Amino acid sequence: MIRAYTTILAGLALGLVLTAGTARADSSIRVENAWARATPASAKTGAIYLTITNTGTAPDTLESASSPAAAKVELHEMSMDNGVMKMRPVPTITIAPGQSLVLKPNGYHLMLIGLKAPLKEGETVPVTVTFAHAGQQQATASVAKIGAMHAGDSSAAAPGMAKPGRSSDMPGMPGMQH
Ligand SMILES: [Cu+2]
Repeated sequence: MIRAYTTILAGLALGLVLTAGTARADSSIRVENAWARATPASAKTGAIYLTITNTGTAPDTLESASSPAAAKVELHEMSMDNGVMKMRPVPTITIAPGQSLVLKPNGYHLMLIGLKAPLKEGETVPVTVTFAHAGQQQATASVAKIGAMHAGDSSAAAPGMAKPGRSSDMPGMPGMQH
């Protein structure tokens, strides 16, 4: 009886150690500057952008993402295909040690599929990104205006203000919002 008790306690202790191990965020991956674009009322898809920095000495790989705001989240990349900008799912995104990868419009993005509600400017969207080594990392994306090219781009911008990023809008991508 005492022996069984000891085994249970040992099991509990082991469980605690394992839980602590997975909960401790690996400090070699930093996820920052998460943001999203507001979506039109009827939109079923959206995009989240963020910056991933690998401060460690080994590569790490972004394997998946999820958000309560959408049924699923895919890793997407935009690239030129025969002069036309297209997006496609990618299985993983690897970040080399010492590198920062910026997910941004016309590049990599987290594609929200099956939006539960439109993303409204000024709101925030929680997102979880999962890495091969660093495990799960949480981020909160702030929602910028529809078509924003960078974080904090709001429709309340002063009149006559320059619109940064406008020149980087790609031609030949009607209907593409990511
Ligand atoms: Cu996409």
